[in-house]
Amino acid sequence: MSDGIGARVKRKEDKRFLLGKGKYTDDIRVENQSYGAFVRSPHAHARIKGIDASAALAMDGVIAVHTGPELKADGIGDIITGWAITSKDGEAMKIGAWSPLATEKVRYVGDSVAIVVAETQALARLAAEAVEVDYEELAPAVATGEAMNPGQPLVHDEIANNMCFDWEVGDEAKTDAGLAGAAHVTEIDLINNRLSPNAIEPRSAIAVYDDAEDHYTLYSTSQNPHVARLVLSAFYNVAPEHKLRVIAPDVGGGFGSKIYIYPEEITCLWASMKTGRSIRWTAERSESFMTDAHARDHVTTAKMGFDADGNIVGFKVDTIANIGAYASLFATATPTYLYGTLLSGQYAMPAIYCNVKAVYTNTVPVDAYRGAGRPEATYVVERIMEKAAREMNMDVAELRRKNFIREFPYQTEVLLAYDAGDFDAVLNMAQEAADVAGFPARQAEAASRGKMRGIGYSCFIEACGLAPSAAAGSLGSGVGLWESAEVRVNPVGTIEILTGAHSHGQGHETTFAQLAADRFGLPIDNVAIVHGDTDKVQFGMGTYGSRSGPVGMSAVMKALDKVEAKVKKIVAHSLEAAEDDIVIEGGEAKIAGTDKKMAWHEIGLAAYMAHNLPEGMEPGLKETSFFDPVNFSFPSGCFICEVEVDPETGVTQIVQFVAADDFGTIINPMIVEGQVHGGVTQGIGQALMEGVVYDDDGQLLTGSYMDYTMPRADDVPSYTIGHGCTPSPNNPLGLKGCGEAGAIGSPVAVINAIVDAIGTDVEMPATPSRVWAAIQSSAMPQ
Ligand code: MCN
Repeated sequence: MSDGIGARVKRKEDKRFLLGKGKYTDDIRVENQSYGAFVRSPHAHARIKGIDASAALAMDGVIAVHTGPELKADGIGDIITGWAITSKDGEAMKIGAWSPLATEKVRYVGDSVAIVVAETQALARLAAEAVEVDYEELAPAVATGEAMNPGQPLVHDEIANNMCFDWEVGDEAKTDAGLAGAAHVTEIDLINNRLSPNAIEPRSAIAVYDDAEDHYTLYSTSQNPHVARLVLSAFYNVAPEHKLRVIAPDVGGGFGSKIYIYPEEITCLWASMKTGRSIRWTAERSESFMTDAHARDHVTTAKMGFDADGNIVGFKVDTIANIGAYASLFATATPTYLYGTLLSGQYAMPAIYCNVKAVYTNTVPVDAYRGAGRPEATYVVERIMEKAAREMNMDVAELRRKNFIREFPYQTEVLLAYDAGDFDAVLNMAQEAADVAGFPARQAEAASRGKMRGIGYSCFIEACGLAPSAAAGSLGSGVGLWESAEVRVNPVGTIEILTGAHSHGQGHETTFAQLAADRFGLPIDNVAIVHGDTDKVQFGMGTYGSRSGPVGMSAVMKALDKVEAKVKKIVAHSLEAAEDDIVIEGGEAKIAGTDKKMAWHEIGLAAYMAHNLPEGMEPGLKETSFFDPVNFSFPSGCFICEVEVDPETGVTQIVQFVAADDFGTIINPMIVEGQVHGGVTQGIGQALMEGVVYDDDGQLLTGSYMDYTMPRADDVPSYTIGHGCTPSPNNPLGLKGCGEAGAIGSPVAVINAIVDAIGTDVEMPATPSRVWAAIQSSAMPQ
């Protein structure tokens, strides 16, 4: 079937996007509308001594100003984190209270203090400027590596050393013994730079309170509307779950930053009830830089030991992870279970130990962003592998190959058990595509032009399909992240698939439709996908952790199984045949080997015309399923990047980038390649130009695109993409997620290539000035 699994079907949803007819939150008009604006802290750390809203309230058209103490008095709860982490001494993690509107202290520049509600957006913003907040400034804790030092200001007065937790995974004694007996030990110090997520559509919310019904509706740029409703109801006491509808319409990118319930949604809903007005809020870009959860921000030291043959004998990693001012939803899981558990990479390592100290600082919360923990793990493993190879005079690819895992399932030393992979095949594919054999000639030619040419690898593995209930439970979360689906065949034979996954750029309206098209031999235009509305879709867990494919689509497959079984019964009954003789293909069901058949619309009609159904069968053709995988699925890949560095200017040009991945079964290669392109581009951004900078006072210096550089088309080459395939045994499609791989594997491939070119280490972002300085300092006589 041309629209089925494996077909390069063009994205159905793109017509409305390309015509500018997407319907985003800020496009939606509601009755009784007003506008919200937030009074935000200009200080990184300060005590709130008083708030005077009289000047704002006196402005014509200002409806209300509401503050933190009022919100608390109404019983609105503090914002929670979703993953409980236990420190290595057995102590529970330390959580600093996060009120949606600050009450006693502000803890980062942009922390929200009050909401102003007014008749127009301009007036709301003007009035927010007129609210006088009396602050007593306090010294801030800002630098990741220093936040826990004695004498540092305390972000939360009651949390000593700003330490949220001190977590470990692996076996320290065994690892130390491995390192002590090693023939060679490589050491490295690394910084994983802090990033800002930068979805094209800024965060936005419209809160509508209907006092006649005592009912709330929230339109929101959410990646997971059901989870938002659950949390808003169960933890924040905004509204009972059955009186709250959350709609996430078209969402213009999230990359993780729209998983969380931020202060703005909670406050707008509550203020809508207080004022009796619908409240609309959309972030300005400068607000996004200040308040969208940031990402990465690790300071790491690592040691890897090898025997005389180059086999890894021990790997020890110490990381300080900045989680910002408050522990956001995935903030505690990201630097632990999504990081430390991936440190075996693609390699058989007999001993691993990782210690992570998570620290609070007076900066915006740090949470998941495309890859979430796995790019950081890959960065450590793959930088130290290349450094070790150079120190031991080994080929960087051969050292990797020597240590590859080749038997699956493979139980790592850090909790995870990998499902399937063929790392040799993917490395070979990448090397061939990158013409590695021809590299020395290209390098010599570049040198003749005064350019330094280098090649860098990244062989990575990730855990995706967040998160099997069994794993989530044992890894510290009370919530299993299964997914649901409902498949409805209408009486005319068209199909609707209701999914708890949410598409905010990943093309679900196409790929999910391909599943039904494949199963029944229908065109995908006969299949509609319904998602993103808690009133329409049964409960769902949303989209993050590249889970919609392995988990969400598997739920659809289960529901399709049930529909297919019922269809066979109906057709067998109608055609007076045995169920086992019924075959479904090409949009019809027939008795095998005969020309007796029913067209798909006849089957739909038969299901609803109860007079001709098998005895005892309920009418209708609609099935619901829930899928909870037994394990994560583990996409892997090999990226090879080739760069040319201009030693005069330090400018790096990426001249070739090969991405060979193993995503198991692929539903739509074009969409998968688009996902890889996007992820690799974000990774190149991290490697070469992106980086959030706070000064010593906790002021955000990179608060606009003048200072925070995003990659543009002319910064990236035309990518070469390859697909290996070892199907995952953990879901019915054999599929592994592809949404994050590009961002996970690419930063380190770029940096390894630059290090190869210039012969010395350089940190991310490898800006021209950093690269130039690195070249200069390595050229200086020692
Ligand atoms: N797919 C496929 N074959 C596979 C795997 C996936 O055809 N073997 C298809 C899926 O059907 C889906 C797409 O590829 O249409 C991505 O699937 P998957 O890897 O399961 O990822 P999710 O749909 O769960 O999306 C989440 C993932 C994450 S975690 C981030 S972050 C991210 C990403 O996807 N954010 C994105 N890609 C993004 N793309 C856009 N445009 N915008 C974002 O915010």
